[in-house]
Amino acid sequence: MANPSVALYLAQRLSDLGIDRVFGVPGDYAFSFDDAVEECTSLKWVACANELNASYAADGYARRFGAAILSTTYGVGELSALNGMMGCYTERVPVFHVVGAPSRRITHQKLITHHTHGDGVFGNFEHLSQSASCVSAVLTPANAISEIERVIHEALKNARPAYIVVPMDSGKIPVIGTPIKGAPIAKIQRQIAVPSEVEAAADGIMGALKAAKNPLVLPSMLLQRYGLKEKLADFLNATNLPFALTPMDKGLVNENHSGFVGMYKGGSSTPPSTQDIVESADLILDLGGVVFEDLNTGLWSSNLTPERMIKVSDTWVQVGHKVWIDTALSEVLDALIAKATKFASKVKTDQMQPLALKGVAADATNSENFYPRLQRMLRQGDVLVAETGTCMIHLGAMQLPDGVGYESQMLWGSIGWGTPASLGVAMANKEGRTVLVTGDGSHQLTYNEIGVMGRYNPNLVIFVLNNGIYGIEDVLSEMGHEYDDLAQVDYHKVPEAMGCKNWITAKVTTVGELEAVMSRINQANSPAYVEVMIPAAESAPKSEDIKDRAYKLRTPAA
Ligand SMILES: Cc1ncc(C[n+]2csc(CCOP(=O)(O)OP(=O)(O)O)c2C)c(N)n1
Ligand SMILES: [Mg+2]
Repeated sequence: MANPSVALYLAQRLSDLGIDRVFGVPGDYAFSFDDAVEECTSLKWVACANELNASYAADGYARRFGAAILSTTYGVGELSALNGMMGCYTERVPVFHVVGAPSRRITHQKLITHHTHGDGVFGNFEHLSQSASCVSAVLTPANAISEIERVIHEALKNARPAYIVVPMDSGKIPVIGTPIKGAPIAKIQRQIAVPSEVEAAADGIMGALKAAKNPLVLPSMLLQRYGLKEKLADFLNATNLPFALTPMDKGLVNENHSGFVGMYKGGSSTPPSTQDIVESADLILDLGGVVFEDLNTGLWSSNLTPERMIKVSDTWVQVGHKVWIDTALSEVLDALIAKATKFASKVKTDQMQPLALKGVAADATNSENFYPRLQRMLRQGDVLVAETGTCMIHLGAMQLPDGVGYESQMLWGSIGWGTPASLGVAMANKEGRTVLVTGDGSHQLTYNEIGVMGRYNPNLVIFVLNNGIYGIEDVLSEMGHEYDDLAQVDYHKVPEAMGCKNWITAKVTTVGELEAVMSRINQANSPAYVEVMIPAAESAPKSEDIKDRAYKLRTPAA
């Protein structure tokens, strides 16, 4: 049998991982890969509204499945995806970004073509896309087999995007050599560790934990990126150690777990006692690398001195002044589980509670009465997608029912991410619904993806919080700036206008209407889109002190 073309081989080799969708926008230079996806029976094309949306959708899919494929065309396409790919790089999401490029006969002769500056130069964009990836390759028939192995290995090892260029001519020529049939992602050992380092590191960690009076664990989202959620649960159960989560790491562990002390966010922790419990621990095991970013720490109000922390990163472990290198998260967890002993937990927690159910049927909808009802609507298998903005603050502090996943893009924080990301999450989440909560301003950036959702009908419930403003911005600047006012959109009419058939759509202004539509959604099996009116007046400006804590503009006193 003849070898497959470079483009078809790439499609097949990536689909061996178990990926079943390709998010993208076609383009002439990308036809060889676009055609290959059509030919590859295990992959389905998802025709996104634009490349930025496609990159966000691939991001969402990869967060749940473990990896994703994005396909764009040279220059104009790949550059439109760049913000999304930078987000994937930052948030450790392995997306294979395949870019179709002009043929090597064109680049060799430096012909002037479309999607270039007209200068016969073809290297103008490659370095930009490369900077949003941990590995890159330009495929030829001769190098495709080995380069694709290298790219897959590196992207999964680093949990970061890969940039793969397929010149149009290469794409159509059969690969040279013996094609490889790859394993599904769950079977792949992503990192290779040095066993003696892992063993010594695990002994070092267990020794320090046993010597501590009241140790505590802070697990990080990187564990999920490497598919280690179950191993983390095994470790927590085997040791009985108490643990907290930062908002960035939400969704990693069941929040009704007896060892869970709460959401740790410095002075803005939930419940507030979590701050003291975490900060009074004499030893903290940071599993994966918690990100002490401004928004994740209540504006750097956390107080965890480095001497009290054991750091387990993806490639090294540090306990005090001892560092072990060439370790791997999966192997370190295995070794810790093997050496685990039960600790007698000494912390007393005021466990997180469901939000109080405020408001009666006739009341106007607002944040106080929306979130408790959302919380009660969620069920096992659902994944909650939180957009950047005011809703992320509410959702990050809200206790999740057991078995509910959570995704947000807190570190990169590009508004508009949530809507397409929820499409990708929904396509990878075969266990339940995907529930998006987005502000209206964020939604305006990418809501053309609703038409794409209508075409594929994923298991998706969307709440658009309409306060008419970039609310969280108003809180940080001053109220009433014209630049924070949004175009007035009848959001609940968008699905119908964009061709979504048999969706539940509603605009709710009262608690009674909200409850009615939520119960319809819970009984139905169709996608839903609900516009929830929220008073703009909720977005009260922050004090000057808080703003200075966030932005540090004042000259500090000597
Ligand atoms: C791509 C991008 N542009 C601008 C910003 C700055 N920004 C952060 S939050 C926000 C407003 C969000 O408004 P909305 O989605 O309506 O949420 P609200 O706070 O009003 O509920 C803006 C403009 C950003 N984070 N990302
Ligand atoms: Mg808003």
